[in-house]
Amino acid sequence: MSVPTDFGPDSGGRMKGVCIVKPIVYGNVARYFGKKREEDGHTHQWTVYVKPYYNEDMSGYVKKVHFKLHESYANPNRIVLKPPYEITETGWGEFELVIKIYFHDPNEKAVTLYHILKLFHHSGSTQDLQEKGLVSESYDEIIFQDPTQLMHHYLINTKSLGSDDLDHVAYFEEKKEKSLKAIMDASEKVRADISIHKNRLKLAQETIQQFKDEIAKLQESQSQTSL
Ligand code: SLL
Repeated sequence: MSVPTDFGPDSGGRMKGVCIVKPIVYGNVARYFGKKREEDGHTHQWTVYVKPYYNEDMSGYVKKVHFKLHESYANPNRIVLKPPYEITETGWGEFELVIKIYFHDPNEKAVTLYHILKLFHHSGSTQDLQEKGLVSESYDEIIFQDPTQLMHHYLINTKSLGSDDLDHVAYFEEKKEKSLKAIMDASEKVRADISIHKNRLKLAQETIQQFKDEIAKLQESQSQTSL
């Protein structure tokens, strides 16, 4: 990529107060073979990926993505230099993947993500069965606070990816709406509970005062009779 020379790595440090947010989705899809494969005992094919939440060519600012697989794989360190940033493999077990995203500007620290590769359905988990088979993905944001001028240039000049892989948008939007509604409902319930308890407290305080008054009266009448 050709970049004007005044944006070079030594071109005057960071842009204070500038913050650029890049929403991403990462995770895996997996499909069961239907049986255990004779020759190697593998049961699933899976693909682990990092992709933009919106249709953007991340290679404009991403230099490479490093996927670190389980040690049981031959060459567990896989590097992907251009989109789609994904690795497809077969296997039999779940494990934690380390995904490290490197940027074109070496002054910008690499970002590390952790993803538990999911192959099996566990009840109560957040994964969803979609057309693709099992999908287990997360939304996240890469935040570039005070980017270098070079990085800023890369970040704001991204191109569109020219693909229509946006299934996750509807999925996360629905999740967002459901979560928001759950939060509002919970907040309403807490408000109602607080008001019930406040009333109970008030009643209890009034009762205590009544008893106190009674006790005071009794003590007074007692002290009078003992005189
Ligand atoms: C487990 N902690 O014991 C996990 C490890 C490793 C999965 C799972 C290797 C495939 C291959 C594979 O599927 N490893 O033989 O290349 O469940």
